[in-house]
Amino acid sequence: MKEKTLGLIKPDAVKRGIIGEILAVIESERFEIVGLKMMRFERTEAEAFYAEHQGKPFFEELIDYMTSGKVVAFVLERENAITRYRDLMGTTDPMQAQEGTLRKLFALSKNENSVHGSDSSAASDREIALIFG
Ligand code: IDP
Ligand code: MG
Repeated sequence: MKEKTLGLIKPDAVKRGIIGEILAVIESERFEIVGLKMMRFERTEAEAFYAEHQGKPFFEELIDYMTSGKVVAFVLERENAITRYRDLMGTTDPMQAQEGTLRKLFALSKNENSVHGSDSSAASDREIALIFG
């Protein structure tokens, strides 16, 4: 069954001018982009988006980073889009990420790791509603 997932190009990547490069990899891997916008998170919006991480040691650093510049949000559609896009992104820490993954190719650090992808269908529904209404 076709599935939707929510992706973000995070501020480190927008600032470095690699939006096109990242979207080109995603399209070349045969994901269909069915929604796309540039936006900037307000602090309260970023805190809501990452509510599951509230209280963790990296939370403040994460919110500072995610509100430090614009992001590009997109919705991908494909069979098994959620897992497939997580696989294309690679691990949270780019030092651990496999060759060819977006984070191996583009990420700067475990925090500034260039891309986000929903990790479940509940998360995908919630994140698409938060960002695309
Ligand atoms: P994910 O983005 O791979 O799903 P999560 O564990 O959901 O990873 O963490 C959300 C985001 O928080 C990460 O993408 C990264 O930007 C940041 N983050 C996670 N763990 C750490 C950490 O240990 N140090 C710094 N930043 C972190
Ligand atoms: Mg996550």
